[in-house]
Amino acid sequence: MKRDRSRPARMMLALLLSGVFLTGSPALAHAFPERSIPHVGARLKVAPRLVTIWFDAGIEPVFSHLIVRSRKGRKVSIGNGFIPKGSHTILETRLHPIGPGVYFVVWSVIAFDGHHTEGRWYFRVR
Ligand SMILES: [Cu+2]
Repeated sequence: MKRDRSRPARMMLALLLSGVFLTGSPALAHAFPERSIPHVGARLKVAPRLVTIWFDAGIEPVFSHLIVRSRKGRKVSIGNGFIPKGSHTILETRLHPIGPGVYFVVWSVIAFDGHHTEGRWYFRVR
């Protein structure tokens, strides 16, 4: 695997922005987000119809959730998120059509090692 020098800094920023909480003892195989579309804090001209998060470790389908809410708490995502067939590290959700505003992406996953991580971040539609 190629080493990217800026990766630790980016990961730390992502963790701070996502408000990741850990339960249990620290272990290397916890699943953390590596990137997402939209990205954390994105300002978008066009409303997305899909939110995708890539994790750095395998996640359990039954216990992994991804929900998007408006600032007022209205759920704008369809279902509770899904892991695309053939993937173990991608969590996705489709969105209802949304207008301008701030939207919160709330995720919670159980990694293959049984450890739980969760976080929350936002994007903005202009
Ligand atoms: Cu772990």
